[in-house]
Amino acid sequence: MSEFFKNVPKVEYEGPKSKNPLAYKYYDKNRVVGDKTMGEHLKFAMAWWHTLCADGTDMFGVGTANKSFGTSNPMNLAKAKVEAGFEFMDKLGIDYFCFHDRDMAPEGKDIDESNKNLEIISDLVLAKQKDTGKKLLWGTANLFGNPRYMHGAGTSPNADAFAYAAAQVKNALDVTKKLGGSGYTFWGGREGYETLLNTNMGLEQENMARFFKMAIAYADKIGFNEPFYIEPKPKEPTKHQYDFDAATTISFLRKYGLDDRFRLNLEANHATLAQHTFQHEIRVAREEGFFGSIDANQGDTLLGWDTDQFPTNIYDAAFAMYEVLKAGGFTKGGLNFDSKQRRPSFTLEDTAMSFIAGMDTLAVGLLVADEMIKDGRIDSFVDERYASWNSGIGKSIREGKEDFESLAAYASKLGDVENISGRQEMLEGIVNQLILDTLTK
Ligand code: XUL
Ligand code: CO
Repeated sequence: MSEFFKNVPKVEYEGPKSKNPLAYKYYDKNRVVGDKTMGEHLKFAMAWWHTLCADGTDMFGVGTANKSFGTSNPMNLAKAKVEAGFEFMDKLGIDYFCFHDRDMAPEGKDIDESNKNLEIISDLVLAKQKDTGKKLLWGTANLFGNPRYMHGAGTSPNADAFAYAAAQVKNALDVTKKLGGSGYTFWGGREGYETLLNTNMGLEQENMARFFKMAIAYADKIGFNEPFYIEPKPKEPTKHQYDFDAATTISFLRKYGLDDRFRLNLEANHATLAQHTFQHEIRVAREEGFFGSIDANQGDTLLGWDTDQFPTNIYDAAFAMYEVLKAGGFTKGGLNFDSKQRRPSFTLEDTAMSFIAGMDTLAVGLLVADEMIKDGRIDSFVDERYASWNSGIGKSIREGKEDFESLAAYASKLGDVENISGRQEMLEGIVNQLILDTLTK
């Protein structure tokens, strides 16, 4: 069996003093944080598409990285990627992966041949899983790459495209179940519009809901009882995507009665494209009971598109992990690295170094988030800030005992309202202190 990541040894935890680029400095899988190990908190997953397929191709140039794994025949390449993927997960100590149907096996001349290709490759994946214990976090179908989906899939004006997409998802669900996946993700790549001049928005959204209902019905039929995820993204490739952000998506799910079975898979770079922080998106999901899984990455504040960079921002990681801990941690979901190395970082060692940087960043994020909660100053500040709702008139409003007239009578006796400071800068200083404490401990 050939070794593909030849210059990547088994990556171990060496601690914060290590200068070895191929060692973890903060991610110590067995270290206990709170009630779980780091490995249990941070259920890292390898995205098949970026790790094994993305070669740096961009709008202005061809690939820079060699992801041919020694062959050009599409089926042989798919087989080589199975070997390469499991070698990579083993070397990095990553327990989960995620895949699209079309990045795991090549598209055939028709749907039957495509399904056959995926069956052959997923058999190999299953055998590898049995040998290694690696698990499928979630599966998905690529309903955006092929020209047949130029107008969308579930929201296409062309009912044949809807039917073809249904056939694809049906098969992707079968394969996800076969590989023991703990979820299934829908990312609405082209489920949106370029111009309202040619768009029946109402029908498109109804059809999207019909599509999801059929997916639930089929999952029930085959006994796939895992959560479905929607991955919000506001734009790119289309100008406007219906799953714009967490709040929009939750409202859609509730409107169509899909809220029992669906949770959200939130992606950092999609949050920033929607002009939200990633923390905001996770907060919305957890407040509404829709938190499910995460696509870990980060964007570039100066670029307006989905750069899918590996997460290296410690603040963002701390705030994201704070929300994850407050949501009770991951159950079925995890942290899928929907991230790719930059085009000039073109070697296979860079792939490993990128994961190491991302995993260390999220490990630091977890440690800081745990400190933020244990330290208690932020939580008690928030409690104190809302204290007026626990007694007196606030309590009475919450208990439904007041109305506009009684409140008007109360206000007329008040004189004026006395406020207390929001203390934002003090709180930001506390976070800095906790980050520095964590890093120097
Ligand atoms: C695209 C994106 C996808 C989904 C799965 O922006 O994030 O890779 O995660 O289709
Ligand atoms: Co994603």
